[in-house]
Amino acid sequence: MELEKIEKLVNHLLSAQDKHTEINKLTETHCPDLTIKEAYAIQKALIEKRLARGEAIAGPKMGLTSQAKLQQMAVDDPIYGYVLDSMLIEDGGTIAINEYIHPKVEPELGFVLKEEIKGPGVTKEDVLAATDFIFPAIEIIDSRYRNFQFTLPDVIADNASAAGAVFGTSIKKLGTLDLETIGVVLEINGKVKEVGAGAAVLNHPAEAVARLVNILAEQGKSVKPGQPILTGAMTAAVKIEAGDYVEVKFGEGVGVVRLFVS
Ligand code: OOG
Ligand code: MG
Repeated sequence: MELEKIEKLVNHLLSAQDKHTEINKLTETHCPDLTIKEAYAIQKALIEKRLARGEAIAGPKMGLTSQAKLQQMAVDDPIYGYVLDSMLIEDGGTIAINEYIHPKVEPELGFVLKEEIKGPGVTKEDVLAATDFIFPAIEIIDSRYRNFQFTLPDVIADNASAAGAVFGTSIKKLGTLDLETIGVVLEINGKVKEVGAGAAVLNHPAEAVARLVNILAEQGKSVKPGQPILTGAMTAAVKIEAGDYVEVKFGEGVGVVRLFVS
């Protein structure tokens, strides 16, 4: 795809984000034959443009790593994108609904590595050995596309719907923690909306990190030690409204993350 076209699509996506208005899928209006490779080229250009605007990368995110999410979004493969510093909300912080289009929340486990691991061929065991700590998180996704509907290339170009992230402060060393059976409960206004377990994410959340490292390796990229990594929603995503109070609680003492919506 020519640079000019990429630039045009990036501006289109950014304008939807900045104006909080949904747009038609790129595959509907601009490029019906968009490939995954081209979609990542658009995502890369979009991130570069945001960096040029003064934003910085907080860390990478995996998406569509659970059956609940794949079914909810009717797509068939995990993807990655980037959380930027401008998207971060402190634990217990408040977001204004009118700064988004149709936001949803997702409960996620975050990883921070102590050593760099380079793909290809990285396994979940390599990830666990290189993990410094994990942390509880809420991701806010806000597809720029109409009715939150897209194909895989569309959502990749749209930086995997990334729009916000609350990183819990209760970091936890792995020790004897079992990330397969670790449970999570997503409550809104005190009502349970979704429940999940670690194994929902590619059978083990560390597998999501391994996949990420291996995909990035194909592009000569890696995950830096200390960078927060989101492993993908452990349940389906839930729409939020003004006035909502979101609480995500993880088992095994991993802790609670909170978000208010105004
Ligand atoms: C794509 C992003 C999915 C996750 O955790 O699965 C994602 C979307 O569903 O809009 O972040
Ligand atoms: Mg997510």
